[in-house]
Amino acid sequence: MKVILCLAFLLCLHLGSEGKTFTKCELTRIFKENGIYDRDLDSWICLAYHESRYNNELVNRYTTSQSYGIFQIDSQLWCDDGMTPGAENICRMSCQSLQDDNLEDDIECAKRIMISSNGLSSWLNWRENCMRRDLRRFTARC
Ligand SMILES: [Ca+2]
Repeated sequence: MKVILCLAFLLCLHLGSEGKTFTKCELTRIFKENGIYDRDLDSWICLAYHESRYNNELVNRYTTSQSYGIFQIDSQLWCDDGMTPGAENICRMSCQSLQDDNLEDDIECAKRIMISSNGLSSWLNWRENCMRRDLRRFTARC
C-alpha cells in the first residue's frame, strides 16, 4: 500500500510539473489565427522550438530575471512576475499569462518585442539556430 501511495504521489508530482507541449501543427494553426503571415510561420515555429521545445510552462531562471513560456519572454523588460526588481513590463501583462494555454497574448507580446528591437533577431536562439537556414521542416505536413 505504501508503495502504491508513493507511486501515485510521484506520478502527481510529475504530471504537475509538466506543461502543455504543443505540436508544430497546432502552433502553425494558432500563429496563423493570430495574424502571422504564411511566409513567416516557419521562422516563428523555429523560434518556439529552440526557445521552449513548444512547452508553454517552461521557466528559466537567471541572476536578475526569469524567462517564461513558449517564446521565453524575459521578466526584466516585458512582463511582470512580481519578483524581478526594476521590471519594466512593456507588454503590460503578468508573466504567468505566458504559461497558460492561450497563446494570443504571448504572440502579441512577441510582436511587440520584434517591433521594438530587431525582429526575430531579438532572440539569440533564433539568430543561432534559425537565421539563414532552411526552415521548411518546421511547417512541413501541417
Ligand atoms: Ca498566454
